[in-house]
Amino acid sequence: MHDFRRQLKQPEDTIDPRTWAGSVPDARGTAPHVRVGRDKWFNLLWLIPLGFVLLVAAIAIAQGLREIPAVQQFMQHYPGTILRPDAEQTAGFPAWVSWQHFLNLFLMIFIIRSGVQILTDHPRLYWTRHSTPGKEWFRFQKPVPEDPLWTAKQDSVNVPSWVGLPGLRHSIGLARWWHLGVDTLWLLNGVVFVVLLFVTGHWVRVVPTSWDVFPNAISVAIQYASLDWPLENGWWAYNSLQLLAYFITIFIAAPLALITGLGMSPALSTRLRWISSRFSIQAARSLHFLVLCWFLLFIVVHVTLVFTTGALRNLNHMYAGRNDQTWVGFWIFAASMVVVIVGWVGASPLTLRKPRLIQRVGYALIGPAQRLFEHVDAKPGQYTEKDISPYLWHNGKYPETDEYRALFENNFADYRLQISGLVDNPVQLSMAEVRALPYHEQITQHFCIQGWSGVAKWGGVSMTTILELVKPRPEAKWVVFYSLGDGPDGGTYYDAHPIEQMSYPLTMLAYDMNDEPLSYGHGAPLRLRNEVQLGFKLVKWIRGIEFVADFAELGGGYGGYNEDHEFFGYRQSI
Ligand SMILES: Nc1nc2c(c(=O)[nH]1)N[C@H]1C(S)=C(S)[C@@H](COP(=O)(O)O)O[C@H]1N2
Ligand SMILES: [Mo]
Repeated sequence: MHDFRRQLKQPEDTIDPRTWAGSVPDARGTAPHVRVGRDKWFNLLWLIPLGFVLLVAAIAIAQGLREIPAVQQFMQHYPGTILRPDAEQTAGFPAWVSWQHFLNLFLMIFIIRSGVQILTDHPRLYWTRHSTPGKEWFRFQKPVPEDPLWTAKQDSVNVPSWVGLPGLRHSIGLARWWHLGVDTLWLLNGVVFVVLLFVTGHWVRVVPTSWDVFPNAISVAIQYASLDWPLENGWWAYNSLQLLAYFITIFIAAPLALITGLGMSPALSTRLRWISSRFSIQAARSLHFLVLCWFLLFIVVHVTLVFTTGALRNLNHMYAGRNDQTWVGFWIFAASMVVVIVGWVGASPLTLRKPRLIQRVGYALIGPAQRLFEHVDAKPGQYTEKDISPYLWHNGKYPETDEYRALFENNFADYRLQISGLVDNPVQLSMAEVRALPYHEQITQHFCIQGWSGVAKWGGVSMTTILELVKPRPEAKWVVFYSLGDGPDGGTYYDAHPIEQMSYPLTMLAYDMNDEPLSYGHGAPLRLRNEVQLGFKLVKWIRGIEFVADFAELGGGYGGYNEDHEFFGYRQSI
């Protein structure tokens, strides 16, 4: 019997950027481009001069408008701010608003930076689940090269470490702990905020209660654009444009960030296929990015206006709960900015020095949700022939050993699938024997952690057939799949799955893909499909399967190759 465990490589607990992820060299993306028509690409950097021209034009137009008597009348009728008769009762800023405003801002730094890092791991956005090269609507990477074995990992880029978190190429595992972990805190803060808004009656300050908000907002827009700015009385009420911006941010953008985020989960998309077939993971990813754009726009405009419309008074409102021109609010703000800067500067170095800590804390925060969504019913996740993607990205490190080459060249005649561990009937099966088992077929969607997706038809053996054959003992809790190929840092690629998921109807060993024998690139002779998990857990080029009680003894003990070496999580339903 082959001892799989001996060929696993012990991982490191710190990160050396030079040897990270199989020593991938750093790579920068291109300027962001948006596709117009079939294959023309517009460089978004042109928006900078274009925006400047539009701004100057808007100022001229607004100033012209204000000369017109009808417009003057309109603006007199709609001065910009709707002062409610009961405004006195909800005037001012209670301490909880100040605290939640600060927490929100502080947490968003990490969410945005790690989100950008995640985006760089697949620097392309699509509207359909097929992720076909050339069909993306947005990219900051060159066109996909002709190389038929080009991988998504080769396609990844990076951003500087003060922008991205942690700022290493293909550091998505760690970026996701930051992103999803801090998300849970941000959502908690948001829920408390919304509850308090409604309990205290302060909601009327950020929710429009009259249609007059729209003409007033137009009036405010003209006032801003004409550089003759509206009177500020934010202590009692926001102007209508501000009101709309806050309303959209709190009640539309924030929930949309959550919904579109969950829209990228393999487990939820599989379970809720009636939604995800219309609103695909790529639509979710694209919208998630547009929500980011909204937040960035909001932050820039908000901060600019805070500082240009009576900075001291504005800072006193939010940071000191007072409505005067003293410096108190400014100093509290300055102190809070020290915390922000320390957090900003420290986050990436901390992550490189203590990646296991980030992995552990991240899992403590998001793990309960990961675990919850693993138990979903995978059955609805099937597609039809017409949904099959014309192109399925390749990923991972290809097996390059002489052993593999010999097996491949001999059409796997000498291949044996070894199934061992805590089973009553360990077996070694030739491919002929595997093919003689009852045939199982499914058309399902693949979700790579990097963000691309695609649908393929998989043919092979259901894992339930394998379970019936080998008879796992009751102590067996995890099923470990070992590859013929190594991972990028050396040592066998492997991954552990909860045994419960092996009897899901869409868990199988595939030897056919789209009615043809599995290709070299996609995992010949055998690969795993488990449709409630992300792609990296679906081991290709399978050599053997071991049933174990616990994976702590295997390799680094984190449940798989990427878990050991790239700090991924072993539960990946989101
Ligand atoms: N042995 C092995 N299996 C692997 C990988 C790998 O590097 N080695 N990469 C994984 C990743 S990250 C993904 S997304 C899928 C990609 O499968 P595909 O190339 O068939 O699309 O394979 C997974 N299985
Ligand atoms: Mo992946």
